Amino acid sequence: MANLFLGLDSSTQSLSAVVVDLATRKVVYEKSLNFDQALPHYGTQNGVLLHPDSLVKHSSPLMWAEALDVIFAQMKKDGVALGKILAISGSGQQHGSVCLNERAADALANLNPKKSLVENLRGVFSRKTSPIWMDSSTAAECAEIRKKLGGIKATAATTGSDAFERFTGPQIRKFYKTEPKAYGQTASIALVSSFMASLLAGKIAPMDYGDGAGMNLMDIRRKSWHPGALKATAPDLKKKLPVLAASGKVVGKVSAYFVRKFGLNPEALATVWTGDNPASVIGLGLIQPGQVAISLGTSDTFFGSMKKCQTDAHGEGHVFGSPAGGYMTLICFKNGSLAREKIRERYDIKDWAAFGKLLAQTKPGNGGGILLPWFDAEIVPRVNQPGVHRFDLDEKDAAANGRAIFEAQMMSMRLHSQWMQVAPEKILATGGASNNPQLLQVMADVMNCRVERIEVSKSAALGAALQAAHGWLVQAGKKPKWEKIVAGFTKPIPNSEIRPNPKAAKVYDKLIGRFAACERKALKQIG
Ligand code: XUL
Repeated sequence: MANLFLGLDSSTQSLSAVVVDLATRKVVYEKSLNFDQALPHYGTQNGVLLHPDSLVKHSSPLMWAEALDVIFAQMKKDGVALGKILAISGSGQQHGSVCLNERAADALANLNPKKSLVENLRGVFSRKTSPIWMDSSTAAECAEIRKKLGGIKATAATTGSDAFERFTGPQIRKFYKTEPKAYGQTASIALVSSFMASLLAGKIAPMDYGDGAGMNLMDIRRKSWHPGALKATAPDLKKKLPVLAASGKVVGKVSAYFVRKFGLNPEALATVWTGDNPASVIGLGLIQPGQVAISLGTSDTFFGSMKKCQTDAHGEGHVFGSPAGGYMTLICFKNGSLAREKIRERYDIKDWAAFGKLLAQTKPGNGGGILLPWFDAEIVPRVNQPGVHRFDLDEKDAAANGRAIFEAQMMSMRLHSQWMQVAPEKILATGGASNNPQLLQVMADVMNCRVERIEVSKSAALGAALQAAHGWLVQAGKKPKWEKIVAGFTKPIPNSEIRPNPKAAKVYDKLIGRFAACERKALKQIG
């Protein structure tokens, strides 16, 4: 008998669904809905609302809710056996927050299937838009919170990360400072993940230890709200936050709205969601400590599992709770795919194959030419004034600039992941740009490490589906082992291994010092 579980991933640009059959260990369905294309009436660009201040990046929680209706309708149309799904879990872009007023709990409990989710949710938001992870407008609030918590090292040791502009706590503080009335009218604050979980459960859902750690509000070791961090952020915050729980934990049966409207089984379980990066840890099978992956998506992320909680004294990297128990590390570079695209467009390079050919005209190390591709404000290193910096690099040279963007992104990863003190044995590469062998060769050479591609590009949605299976088994009184749950779903692509070229690796061993110096120089110039 089929053993179906649904995972949803509400990311920056799309909502994805993956259905797994645990009995046959197969992904039986996957679909993605691009927000800009499927829901153009929200006017987003790459899932983000336009704003005159380039540091402010918000999106629309109603758009995320509408996407849920649309993807369920699509699954029904595609003949997915919705009535056989046993449990649903999910993941969301991290850090984004949804502010709800006191009407929300009631509206969630009484979702009317004759209306759309958008109609059901009219009047429940105390803040119309949601700041998302790309927002860098809270430097002042970060400084205030960091100071109250005792500086960078102490903030990281307490909450798992230094105070970061995109983290939910600083964003909440800004909301409280700039819109105190609306903050006062906020009865409940959700993350993107817990908001979506709340829609499915028909009640305010908990936040999990993975996404909850992306707020600068959770005590990373105790996995509970940290009173000092709450106090440093905004008044009366504790009562606006839900409880924290393990991801995949059952919240309840799925809301009758989805049963009546789309034919879900009334016994299907709605579970706690997590962040997209923690879900990818599961989706990529990074269960053992020391396993590392690099995801090349809207943002580029470097992450892996960790047994003990070890935090970054310089405050660049993050520690989150892992859905597999224990901890995970993450470093997030904002100028990922969009920066690569910008270079491709700037030099009129037709596609990635053409990019590859161009790359062959240059040598590893680019003759010392370095590009710092901060098209957008950057997270690591922290850059609040967007700008592209070139060192010994002719702006007119398309081939050199093409190589420079890949090399810069990989060298930045190498430089800023040193605090983890993990020399990975093998890197799993995933995400949209991981099907680009040239980029992966640069990755292998810069990191001086084998790189293997992993099959799923929807690793977060897959991880969420497996998380649903885990939660369902726990609820049934079983003691499921994560290794067994992920087995068979997360194989690297056969023959995809790329080995570092020893000569090139040597070039980068030397170049990394110069790269760090260029970075320091550019940061000094910016001030
Ligand atoms: C992680 C981060 C991004 C988003 C992307 O800290 O900000 O990776 O989660 O969705």
